[in-house]
Amino acid sequence: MSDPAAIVRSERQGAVCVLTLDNPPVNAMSHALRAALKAGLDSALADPEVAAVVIIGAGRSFIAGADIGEFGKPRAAPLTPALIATIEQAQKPVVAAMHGNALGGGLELAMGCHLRLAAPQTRFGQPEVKIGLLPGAGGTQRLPRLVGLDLALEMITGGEPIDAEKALASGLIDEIVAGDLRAGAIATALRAAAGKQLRRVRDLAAPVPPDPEYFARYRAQLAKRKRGLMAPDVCVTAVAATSLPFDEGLAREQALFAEAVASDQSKALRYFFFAERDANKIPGIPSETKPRDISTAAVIGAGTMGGGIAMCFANIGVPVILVEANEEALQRGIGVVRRHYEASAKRGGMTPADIERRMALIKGTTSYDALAEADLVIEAVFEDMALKKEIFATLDRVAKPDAILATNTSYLDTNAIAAATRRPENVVGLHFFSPANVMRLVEVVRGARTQPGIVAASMALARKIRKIPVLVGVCDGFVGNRMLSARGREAERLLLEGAAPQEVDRALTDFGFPMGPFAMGDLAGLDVGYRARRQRGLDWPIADAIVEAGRLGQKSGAGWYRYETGSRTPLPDPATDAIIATVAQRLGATRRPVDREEILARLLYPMINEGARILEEGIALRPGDIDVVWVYGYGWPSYRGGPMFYADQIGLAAIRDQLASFARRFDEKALEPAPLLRRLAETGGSFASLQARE
Ligand code: T1G
Repeated sequence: MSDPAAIVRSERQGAVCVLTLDNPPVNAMSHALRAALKAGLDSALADPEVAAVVIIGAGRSFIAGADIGEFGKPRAAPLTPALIATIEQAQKPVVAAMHGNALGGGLELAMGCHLRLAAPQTRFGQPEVKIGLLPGAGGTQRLPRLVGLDLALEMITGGEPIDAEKALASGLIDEIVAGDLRAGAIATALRAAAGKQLRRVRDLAAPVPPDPEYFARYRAQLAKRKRGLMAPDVCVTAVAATSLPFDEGLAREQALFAEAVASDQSKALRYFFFAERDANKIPGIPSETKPRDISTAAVIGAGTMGGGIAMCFANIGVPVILVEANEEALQRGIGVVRRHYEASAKRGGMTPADIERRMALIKGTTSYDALAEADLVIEAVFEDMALKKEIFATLDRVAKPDAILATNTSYLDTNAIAAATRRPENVVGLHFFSPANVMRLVEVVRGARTQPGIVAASMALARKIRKIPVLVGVCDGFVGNRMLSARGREAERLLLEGAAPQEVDRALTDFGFPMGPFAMGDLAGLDVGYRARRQRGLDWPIADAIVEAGRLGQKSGAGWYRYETGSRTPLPDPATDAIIATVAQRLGATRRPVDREEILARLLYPMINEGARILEEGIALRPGDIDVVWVYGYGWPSYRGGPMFYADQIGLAAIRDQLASFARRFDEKALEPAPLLRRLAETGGSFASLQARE
């Protein structure tokens, strides 16, 4: 237990006691902090010389909420509601002085205070829903009383913070202190002490819904926007309890909170909260390594990927040189980028001035000479090894000595590409996902010779363009596509055995994926996968037959599904069933109904098995990294944690046994349980045990 006096410093400023919270890095309300704050409050409120109390945070935050790491463990008193009760029973004013982040239990504590002051840049939020919870210290009862139902519901069901201006305008806070926050709070506390009435939020009138259907309507909208997530609806139930007397509403919230903490969804989302942060930590590269500055970027190839990547830099104000083989292709690429921005402006996402500002940052050229000034060059041409080697040999000649040379290949050997230069230590893979200006994941591919500084710079750069970087090693398909390929192989086999494309897709969308493999193939274009399989000598007889029948997906009006003109809605197509039946007959496959559970196991377990091999080979540093790749790159539902977390929920022994039976049934070596999976299953271990936090 850390020193209470250090974690909460109590200082007297005249008749005001200032309690400073100091639990770096974000003043999470750990048990130690709660206990020390309670002690500080009790002594200040009992001290006759103290007329008022100020609670303020040290470091970069007021309070970022409850300590998420403590959930799932026995809860030790005092809990936050007890701290708030102490404040609400006080006869002296208690003032919250906020800066940085005032989130979750931190904002709830502040709403338990008599007055709330904040520095101009402060952000206020109830992000509990993002970890499958709801405010559990009175936020669902006090926030609506302060800001009304609409804003309270938006903040609690969405989890996004609001800024100080909006907080002041909505009544959440009483004052913005532009100068010295501590001094401002002390002055306000003294004024309040001189005042008659202490204002408690719990005593404010509860807002009345505009009509009896208000909450039902809100739930219906949420159900569409938050498909599969349970917490948003539970949040509405809690806020609706504001129709009860305050303490009954509070008890309702507490009961719902206790249920939510124990839910599988919250366990998965809490796991994912830390997995996402762990993915930033690269052993051997100090987290405070100062990233090199990228003042000019360059992208080679103005196709779908190249254009999207260039937008990522223009979006954050970094000039980017866009290189194409000829003027016509260049203008076509730049035209696509402008249309993306115009579409976003139509949706109100930016102004015409924004469009022009970003377009002005994208300089098109057909000459490599312009690359001499670039700090970073990203090659994004189509997947052809010879072409990529040629480009890197040219870059080796024209790029400045310390430039980062990156390839966006999604599966080719990054080491072979690096070997085309005399500076492989400066070569790295930056694998973006389509559409690159939207998808948040970037697989940062560390080659055998890539130097640590380039790895650190690439991770930091990806965060700078608002991406989620995950470090991976070099292998065919890196982490994401390698596991996707294992799933795709099984999807093909399931069709042979009797499942229909829509049944396979339905099993995954019911599981929580936005789309199944066949609808996704039709969206991406089936010829892309066909070419990649040809290059790797892979035979997927049904998938190949579909393409050879001229069915390329949405772009040709038919693929696995058929599409009405102008529609993207996948419609089952008897023509596809006929192709599948013909291939199955040719291969002598016995067809039978395949139920949803089997489809799910057949698709997900081989992926998990490939994940275990990826960990064994060190291609991924931690199971959590694999989960971050799948949630941000492939639509794995975050409320299921990711494939490796999910495996632990199912139980590794069960997965081992199922895989072993699949391997026997299909005589398929790739389905043999990976040694790591076997070992963990035999020792009762879990992938989570490999994720130990520093
Ligand atoms: N608990 C434990 N650790 C936390 C934490 C928290 N609430 N917030 C941050 N950390 C750690 C994080 O793991 C990382 O550690 C370091 O702090 C820096 O974080 C009763 C039930 C505040 C906006 O959901 O959104 O209150 O990895 O890298 O980008 O109703 O952290 O370095 O070892 O994210 O500057 C509600 C969660 C809790 C807020 C800062 N609160 N935190 O972002 O830094 S539930 C939240 C954030 C609750 C009550 C309920 C962000 C941030 P490490 P970081 P950042």
